[in-house]
Amino acid sequence: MSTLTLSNAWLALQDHQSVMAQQHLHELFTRDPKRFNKFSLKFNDILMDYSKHPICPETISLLLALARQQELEDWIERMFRGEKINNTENHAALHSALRAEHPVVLDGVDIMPDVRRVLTQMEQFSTCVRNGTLKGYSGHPFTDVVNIGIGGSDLGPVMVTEALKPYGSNHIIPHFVSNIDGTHLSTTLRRLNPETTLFIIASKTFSTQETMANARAAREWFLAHGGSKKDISGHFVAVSTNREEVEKFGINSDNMFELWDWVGGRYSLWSAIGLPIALAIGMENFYSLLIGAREMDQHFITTPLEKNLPVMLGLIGIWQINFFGTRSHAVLPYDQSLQRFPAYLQQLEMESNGKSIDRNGNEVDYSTGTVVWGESGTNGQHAFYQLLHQGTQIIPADFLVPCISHNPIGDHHRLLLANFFAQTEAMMRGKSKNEVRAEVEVELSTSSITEEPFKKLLPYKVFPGDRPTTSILFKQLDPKTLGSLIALYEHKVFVQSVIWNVNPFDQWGVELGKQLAGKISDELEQETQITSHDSSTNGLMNYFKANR
Ligand code: G6Q
Repeated sequence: MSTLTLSNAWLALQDHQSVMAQQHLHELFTRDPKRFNKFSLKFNDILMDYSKHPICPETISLLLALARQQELEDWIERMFRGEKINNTENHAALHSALRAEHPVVLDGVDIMPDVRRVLTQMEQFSTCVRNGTLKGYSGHPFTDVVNIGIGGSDLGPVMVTEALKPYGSNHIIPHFVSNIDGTHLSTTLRRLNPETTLFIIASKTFSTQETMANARAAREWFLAHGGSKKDISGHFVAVSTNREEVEKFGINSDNMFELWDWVGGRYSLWSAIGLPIALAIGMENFYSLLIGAREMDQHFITTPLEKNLPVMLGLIGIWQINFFGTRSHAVLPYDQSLQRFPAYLQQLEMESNGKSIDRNGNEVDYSTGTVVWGESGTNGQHAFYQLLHQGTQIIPADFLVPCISHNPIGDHHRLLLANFFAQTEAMMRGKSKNEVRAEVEVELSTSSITEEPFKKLLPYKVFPGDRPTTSILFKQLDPKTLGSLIALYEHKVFVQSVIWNVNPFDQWGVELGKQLAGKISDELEQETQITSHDSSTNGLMNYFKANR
């Protein structure tokens, strides 16, 4: 057994779970009309309600005791002051410096002048592209920006540009190519004119297989469609730490936006990796995004644990995963603009905390990261909510909801919000047998139909309820609020990593597949039969060879 699962705080929570598990959420609400006030928090325009979870004041005290036992406050300080808490890669995790205002010292040097230098470079570049002073090789202003990157060099910018479309200009259209599947690049380029297309090659290492293959193919397309070699430098820019490889590719240093090894890929949208965001929505809006995140950083550092949004969001997750045994977590934005938010969070949460070896090198004997998935409302309602309401698994869900829509047509937003309120209420309350029966009796008394068919359907119409949800409402999805929301989840992930004693900033689990793919790619070049793998892999590869 690990020290964590043997600790007093853990054991006390286990005992307490057996008490809380006996009580239906609806009962908790009936007994205490003040639950909402007790279990909701506000930060600027954001309201977080976690009262629809099986908690009481004692649960919160016990979860806070666990957080203190795991020295959460100390870890928060260590992260912000630039300690090398990414211990397996010997790096600091200083994404907060990308949105900071004050000096941040790393290895005795203030890194903020570098951060500001790159922000200024982004500002000058994006302003010139957006106002048309920087032009393509034929003298026309740029109309399209293609970001070529994958994982952390893709998901954040994709999500943010989609979320902040109302702030975008309609003369610069962002496109994203990530997959090594040629379809992604081909279908994107098919619609574009090389004379007015700008490419960003976004790769921290500038060696990622997918990105480099797509970057080379994009360069060939550019040359084959009218661009000349000397025009490459005006149409291709890079975001990277690897100056040498960037120059080898044909991009000159002036067109490189620097990154640093203290920024993790999935935490990098605040850096020059955010260049497509700045190009799409302008630097003023990009700065607002940073301000929103900075304000959440300040809140995270200075607010007592029990009033701290990322801390409470993280601890509620721990309560569900480790004590109620949930295995999956739904993210349900009732905002079409946030449709890519679940995919973004999937990487943030699953790559950060999908770990089974703790910081001391020991295998854990408790659950860590959970499966994160989701879809924007109300589409999800007509697809998978059946399982959320009446399935055999309990799946906690986060609802993210704006009070004001950017597209207020008809009564759409009222209907959307009505659905959100209804879903979280239904998941909490459910509908008992007696309630179904009472409804049936009313129907029977006002019609001539017989009772028999109703009786048969009765069990299907019962909803167990007691399904936990967290609701995060905000005034409107503007750049600042989005910045705060993203930072909220970044810090929630950190809180959970501290409780689980895992390093959320490495990702060794993505290496094995990459390593094997390298060898297999060579084998696929040959026409010979494959016999060097297990029978399944051999069989699959040989089928492919016979049918390609
Ligand atoms: C994120 C990961 C990973 C990374 C990609 C792209 O935290 O490190 O998703 O962002 O593998 O890496 P490059 O930016 O180096 O191409």
